[in-house]
Amino acid sequence: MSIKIALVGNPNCGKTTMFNAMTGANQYVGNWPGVTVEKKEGKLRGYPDAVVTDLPGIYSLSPYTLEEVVSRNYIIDEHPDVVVNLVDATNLERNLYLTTQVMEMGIPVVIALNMMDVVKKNGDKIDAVKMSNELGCPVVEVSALKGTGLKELFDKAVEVGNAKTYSGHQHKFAPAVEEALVKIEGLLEGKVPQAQLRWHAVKLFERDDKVQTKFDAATVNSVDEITSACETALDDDSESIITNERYEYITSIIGKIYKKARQGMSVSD
Ligand code: BGO
Repeated sequence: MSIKIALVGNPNCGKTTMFNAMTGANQYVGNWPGVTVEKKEGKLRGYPDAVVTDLPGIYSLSPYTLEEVVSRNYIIDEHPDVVVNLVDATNLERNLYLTTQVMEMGIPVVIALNMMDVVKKNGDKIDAVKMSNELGCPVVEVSALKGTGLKELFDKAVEVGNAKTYSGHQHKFAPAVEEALVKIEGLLEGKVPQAQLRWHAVKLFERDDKVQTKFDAATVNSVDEITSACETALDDDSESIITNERYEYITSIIGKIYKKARQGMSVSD
């Protein structure tokens, strides 16, 4: 049975290098339907039944850029069997901002921690096992440039893609936000696939106008009332609430998994 793998990551995280390593000469280039954004696909090396789709490099899954909309629509509408999220390990904070969003989409995720050659050269340390436990998905250390960790990544992506099990997102927002999201999820029950409830609830809470068009006016109005009450309680707008909470969560994860090499020594050392 064939499996669909989506490759997702920030601009400049090494995605082109990784896509080439994954597919070799076995690539087809086209455009995403209706837009002039390049679409690349190819068969995964060693796995002729696995097709890798390279999604545009993005920082977020907001409705504000064509690349972000193309990427999120592909994941929500085409539901690949697994998302390989390529993360630049030298720039964890910015890269994990996208990861926290992808984790909510109801698709199994495998994180490929790229540029590990640079991290190691700098003497820094990332605890990939702890990172995997914190995020609730496999984390594979790789260097797309040097070709290390690739076999393990491909095997893991195929294993997770074949398993077709989604263990659910891990991250919980602050209690007031969770309360609002659970209420919104309740309103969406039966209107979107169960695994996608969370993502749609967060997007509607953020007043994402493209996602709002998928629902009837009564639902959008009810969501708006729930969102407004939460905004009043937390004295901030809903989009900022979500963004700030994501960064707090990311900071807490990085604090647990990342050890920077000591920079210089003091006289007392
Ligand atoms: C240049 N390790 C290291 N050290 N570098 C990597 C790795 C890795 O694991 N993976 C990718 N790179 P893209 P996007 C470059 O092009 O694949 C490097 O945007 C240079 N070019 O080689 O293009 C990769 O598709 C001159 O670097 O990323 C590339 O996501 C000097 O990261 C860059 C230095 O990779 C971006 C680097 C003329």
